[in-house]
Amino acid sequence: MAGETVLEETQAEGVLYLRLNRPEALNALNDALLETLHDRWQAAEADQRVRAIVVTGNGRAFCAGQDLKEYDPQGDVGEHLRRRYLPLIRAIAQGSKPSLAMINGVAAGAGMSLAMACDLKIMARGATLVQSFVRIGLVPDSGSTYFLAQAVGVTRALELALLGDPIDADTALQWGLVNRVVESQQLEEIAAEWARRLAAGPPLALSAIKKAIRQAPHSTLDEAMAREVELQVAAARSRDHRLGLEAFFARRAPRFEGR
Ligand code: LHQ
Repeated sequence: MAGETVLEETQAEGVLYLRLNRPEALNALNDALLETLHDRWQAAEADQRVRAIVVTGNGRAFCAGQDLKEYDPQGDVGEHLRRRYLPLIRAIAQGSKPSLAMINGVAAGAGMSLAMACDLKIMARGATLVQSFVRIGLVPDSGSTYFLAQAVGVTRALELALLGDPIDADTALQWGLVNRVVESQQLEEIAAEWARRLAAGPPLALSAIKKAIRQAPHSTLDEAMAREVELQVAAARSRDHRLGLEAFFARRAPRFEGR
């Protein structure tokens, strides 16, 4: 429908696509888009039929960050970030469903933060990532300092954030910012394949894996192992574990139910 800032589409079974849809502004984040994206993400979290979420951009960009034409630097920027950005980034990184950023084109500023918040990232060869904040006298926000320092370490995070130069897909892959780089023509197909696999996975186990891996860097070995035990006890009790075992012994693919 015309005027929709986020296009929602269910592809395959359990795969929800959220496509940022302001191509004329390189999918820059205005209030309407931010609110819609957060609403859709929350709805997806609550909807048991959704088992994997793909976020991507319509047109030539993934997302150019905050819409600088609809932003008041004299306004309450803190409130804007706390209200519009932080809940969205939390929903993505801390939500229970696996997410995949399909980076079709440039991801700049908070647009890069949005991509980095996702669990998996597949990037088109011609796309770029840019911590553009410093170019306009700002600092990385929406989790960028956190995700960057975790993904590439402090040395490279400082280079990205202090210089604000775009990096190409091969560099992003080499540095560990993304999982795969593919030719543009193959992006939709390969991302769809990963998303289908995520959606066919055991939802309770996927959620637990996401939680454990995301908390691991902040834990001691003993804390991480204690968390693993707790999550494993719950997973072992699930019906999906039983279905997984049955399928293993019958030498066929399991059909997980999410309970
Ligand atoms: C845009 C934008 C844009 C509006 C391109 N807004 N129109 C959160 C809240 C509180 C405080 C502020 O910060 C934040 C977080 C942030 O995200 S701050 C960082 C905001 N983003 C940026 O600084 C990136 C600005 N954009 C760019 O640097 C370039 O446009 C990139 C590198 C993304 C792409 O470059 P090109 O491929 O050369 O495209 P372009 O610059 O020619 O842009 C195409 C059109 O898109 C153009 O409009 P026009 O009407 O002239 O065709 C741009 O004005 C528009 N556009 N980014 N963020």
